[in-house]
Amino acid sequence: MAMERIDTTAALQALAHAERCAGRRIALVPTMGALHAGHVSLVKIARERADRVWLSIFVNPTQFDDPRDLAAYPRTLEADLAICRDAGVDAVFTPDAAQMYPAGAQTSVEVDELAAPLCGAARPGHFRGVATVVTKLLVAAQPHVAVFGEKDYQQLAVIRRLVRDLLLPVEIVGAPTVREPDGLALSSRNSYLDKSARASALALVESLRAAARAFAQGERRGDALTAEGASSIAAHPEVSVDYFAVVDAVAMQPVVDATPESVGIVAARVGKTRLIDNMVLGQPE
Ligand code: PAJ
Repeated sequence: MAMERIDTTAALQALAHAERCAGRRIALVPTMGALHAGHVSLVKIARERADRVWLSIFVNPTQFDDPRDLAAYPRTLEADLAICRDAGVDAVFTPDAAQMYPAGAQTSVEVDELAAPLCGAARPGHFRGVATVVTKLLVAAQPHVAVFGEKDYQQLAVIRRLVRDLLLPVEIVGAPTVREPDGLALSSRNSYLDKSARASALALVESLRAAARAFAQGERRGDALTAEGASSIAAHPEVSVDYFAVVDAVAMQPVVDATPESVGIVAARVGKTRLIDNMVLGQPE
């Protein structure tokens, strides 16, 4: 069956209705395009859980706190469509901004405490943009299940929360982070890195490994684990740290006493490129 390309919310909702009436389960994988093996891994997980796999590609303007970042974001639609075809995606949703934000739109979704620290503090308005567009995508596609990466750990926590709080009838599935052989987490933003920045970017995963190693050696104090990670990344003066923290997996608040479920989480700039990564302390990589 040929892959469908849909670019209006009305057409997507009509298709969702038809699939549901036929008794088929729909899985949605929301993305901003510039697809890589991390996105493809979400498609595979979606495939195991549904009869139809839909992937959305929308570079959502409201989640960019910096207009230059939005303008520079990689847009590789033809390559993305080929990747989707190869991965067995049934339909790709490619709306424009007017579809997702009808003229004069003034409604948004805001998650409070969970969206406040870490990336919420570093990027004002970012999670309001994410929460709003994900809610709209879920309403438009009406999936039974939606798959998101643990790579964006706080984003996943925010999405789980809004789905519960707004009573949305969808199951949220988290997927493990896909990494390069040397540990660098795959990211659409890695395409900005030249050779030397690519080498510097390893400082993020190394800081997480340092905290996980200290945890494995018996350290449980949150501040000591945080100091391990922070000093590891501080050894790279070319990397400018936004935050390094050890937080609990649900509330995203710093932990006093770490458990195997606690998460090391880091954001840093390598040159102009902002990268994020995280690691569950009890399950390094
Ligand atoms: P984007 O950055 O394109 O990521 C789309 C999905 O792919 C997210 O769920 C993200 O966590 C996941 N992902 C990214 N890198 C990954 C990796 N290395 N391994 C596994 N999964 C990975 O996240 C967004 O887009 C947007 O904020 C979005 C949710 C689509 C809302 O606009």
